[in-house]
Amino acid sequence: MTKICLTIAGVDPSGGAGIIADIKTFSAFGCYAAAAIASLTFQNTQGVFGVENQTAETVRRQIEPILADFEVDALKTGMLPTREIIEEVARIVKENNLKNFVVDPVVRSTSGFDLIDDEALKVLIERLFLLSDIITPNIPEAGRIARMKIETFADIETAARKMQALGAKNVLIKGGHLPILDLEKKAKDQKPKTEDRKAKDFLFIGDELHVFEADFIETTATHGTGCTLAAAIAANLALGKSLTEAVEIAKKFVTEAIRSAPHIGKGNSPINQLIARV
Ligand code: PXL
Repeated sequence: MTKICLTIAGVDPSGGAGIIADIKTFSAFGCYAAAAIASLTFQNTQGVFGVENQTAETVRRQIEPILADFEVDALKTGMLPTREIIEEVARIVKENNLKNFVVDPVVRSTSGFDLIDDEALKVLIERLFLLSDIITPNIPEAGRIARMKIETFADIETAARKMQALGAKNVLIKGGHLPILDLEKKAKDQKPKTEDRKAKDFLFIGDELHVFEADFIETTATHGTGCTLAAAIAANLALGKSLTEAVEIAKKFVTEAIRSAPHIGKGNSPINQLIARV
């Protein structure tokens, strides 16, 4: 049976991030994609120039007919810009007992535009973390959620434990923003050669830690990597993979999508979700 994945996120009309990245990713894994729009953004590869947010009501009115018709096998949330939308999404997840729920706590675009305010982020933490199967912050997001500076592996662990204390059972901290190779050694002053660098992601499942490593690709083609990773995890959970398997597959997928990025646009190029089958 075809697996159905639903994303509730923002639209990036230039196609690099948000719902369009999610749809391509779900499709690349052979899942059927459904999508509800939480915000219409105005952007290209160079920046985000504005947003037009949906209301709690229009988000619910998009989702209800989908849930009335389909068995949704996995849910991914991305940019949820307002407190009202987040509260409505939490109610919908609870009312429908939705499973395989991946929360990508989107805070800021690659180009530095704030996609959610502090009040909404607080509500996202309070309402969605408890319902999630996994949250997928990058380092800046983890720092903002845990209210700390993250520079070392010890900081990553502290931030993850804080996020678990805030209700998230399983936390994947994406290390791609970290400028150093070996966090444990804090080898900050010996910047490693690019070919020796690894992009490390850290998955905390209860007390367990799993570290995932991939080649670090020195590139500006990173637009949509976060959305793509979270959507790939959701697709693989829908397909029945375990959380660790889903993260491992998703990470390889993103690495290949970066490697085969089309290098279009004047800013951060989108990545390529459709050639990169792994
Ligand atoms: O990468 C975060 C992100 C998520 N969702 C939407 C976005 C962005 C970044 O630009 O536009 C819609």
